[in-house]
Amino acid sequence: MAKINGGEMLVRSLEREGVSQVFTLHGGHLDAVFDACLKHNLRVIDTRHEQAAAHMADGWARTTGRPGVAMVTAGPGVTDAVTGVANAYMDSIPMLLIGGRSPLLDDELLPLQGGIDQMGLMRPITKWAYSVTQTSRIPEFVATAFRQAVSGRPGPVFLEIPIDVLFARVEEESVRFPEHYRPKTAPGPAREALAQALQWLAKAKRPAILAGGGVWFAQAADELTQFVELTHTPVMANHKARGCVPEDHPLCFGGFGAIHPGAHKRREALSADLVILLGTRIGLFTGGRNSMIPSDARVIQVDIEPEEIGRGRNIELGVVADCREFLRQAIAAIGSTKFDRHQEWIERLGAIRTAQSHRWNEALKQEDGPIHPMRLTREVAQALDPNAIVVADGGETAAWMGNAWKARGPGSFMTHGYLGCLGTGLPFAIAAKVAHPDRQVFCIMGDGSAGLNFSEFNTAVRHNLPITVVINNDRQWGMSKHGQELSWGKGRHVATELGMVHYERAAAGLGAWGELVERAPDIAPAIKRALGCGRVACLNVVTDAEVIEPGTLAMYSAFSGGKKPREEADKKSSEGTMLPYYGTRKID
Ligand SMILES: Cc1ncc(C[n+]2csc(CCOP(=O)(O)OP(=O)(O)O)c2C)c(N)n1
Ligand SMILES: [Mg+2]
Repeated sequence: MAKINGGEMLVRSLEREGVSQVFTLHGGHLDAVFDACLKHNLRVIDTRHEQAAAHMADGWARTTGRPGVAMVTAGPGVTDAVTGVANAYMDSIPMLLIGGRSPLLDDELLPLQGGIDQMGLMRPITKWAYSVTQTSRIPEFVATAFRQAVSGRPGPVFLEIPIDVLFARVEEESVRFPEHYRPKTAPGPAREALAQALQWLAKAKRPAILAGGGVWFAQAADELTQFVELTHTPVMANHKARGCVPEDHPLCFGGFGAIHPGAHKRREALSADLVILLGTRIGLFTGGRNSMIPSDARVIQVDIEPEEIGRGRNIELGVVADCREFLRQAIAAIGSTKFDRHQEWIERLGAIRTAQSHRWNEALKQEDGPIHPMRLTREVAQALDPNAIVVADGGETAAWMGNAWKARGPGSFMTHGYLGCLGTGLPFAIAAKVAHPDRQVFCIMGDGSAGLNFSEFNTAVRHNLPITVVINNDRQWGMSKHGQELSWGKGRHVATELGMVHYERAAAGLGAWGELVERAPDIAPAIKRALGCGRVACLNVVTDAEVIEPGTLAMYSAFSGGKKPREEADKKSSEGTMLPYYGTRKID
């Protein structure tokens, strides 16, 4: 009778889950899987660093709404992937990391790439982690891994498979592939909770919805758009949900930071009387000292994860439900009920947004002098197709791009999440191009961030994934250096200068098309050439190092109580030290 090995079983299990590609970097511990990939139609995207492979699985999920898969070799492959998994964990992104492991037979004998507790590394940053010890059960644990990754609040999962388990052969006929192992329906809201939510919404004068990843991963983008249209409720989205309601929709007011890119002022701007947290957790922007939610607003929180409800602030109404189910039932319950148009409230939010965008009018007309980063990001936004996918990586760079771009669909804007992890740009963009080969994929990176996974230019080139990349080159870790100078004074910066680097030449060395841009009027034609060249392209755009992004200013003035950060720093330095983001602490 025919025998198959664990690698073959793993690939068949992935295929059954609809996985079409794995992001990886080779290691002999995995060769049984790679060999099986040759026989099956599983695309192997091999990267230059396991961190990038993990970010790609994460990025795949962010742009498709479905779990991505990365596979890394034993030992350093797994340790390299830690940052990528942690990034997904912090943002509740469903992904599977498969990790090789040294042979079980050689435990405690210092085997090559062995001897470390891989499970111990992964457990705190995954929703579920398991080490397979029986070849015949590989399909069962792959099914469990996917169920864990996508059920309830999604998250990354880790499956460790030792080389002797993976290479062992079992009778093909004895292998069982699970068939039905997930519910086909999602949990809906309790009837009285839904009725209460709708009643409060009907009475609200200034309602707002803050949407999060729970909307996108429940595939509820269309339902959300329908719901806001029916109820005339303005909506803002965190990074994972941007584009669920198209950002050129009159009721969409962009990202959480968009209505005013200043923490303390955002609260004034968002003077809502009712806030619906829809699949978004309480945290950065929505909780703590700098929450954008006014303290006197009534808050309804809808989340699939009961533990999240009321964590960190008072919630007047908690609804445990899948966001799509909540919206579907809400839409059905509304029926023909008419909601107030909230005209004045919507106009007020619109006026704030218009005033904000006018702040950059001068930069947009600029002919000479150092390039303003807003000029760069606006030019990019204008040049791209409306359905392009935009990836933004970098401190201030990501914030500029996030403000300039309007995401027209879900999964079409990707940037940093709660981990604030620089270096995701190229991996996310590569994953997006694999997922959407027919759409433009654009990536902007700060020059600092560019260095972190720069060699992935080569991955994009080798796999013929023509992404367009701009490096916003201010020759420094801009957000860091600006923060230092705002805190301690002009010239007082350490470890934050990078100097001029010819990234366009380095990218060309890795096989990309590269160009240097130094003048504002040259930006648009260069972007056009880059988008049209049909190759992986890298524009190195030299920008003004002095301009401080409003978010940086807000961050530093938020911790100085809204006063001028520098003055406050002077005052506080005699008392103790200032810890940005955390307020002032005394040194004992
Ligand atoms: C992996 C990682 N390392 C360090 C940091 C701290 N950090 C936050 S913003 C920033 C500066 C980013 O510089 P750059 O990418 O050049 O973008 P810019 O702010 O200059 O636009 C740094 C170092 C981080 N968030 N992530
Ligand atoms: Mg920089």
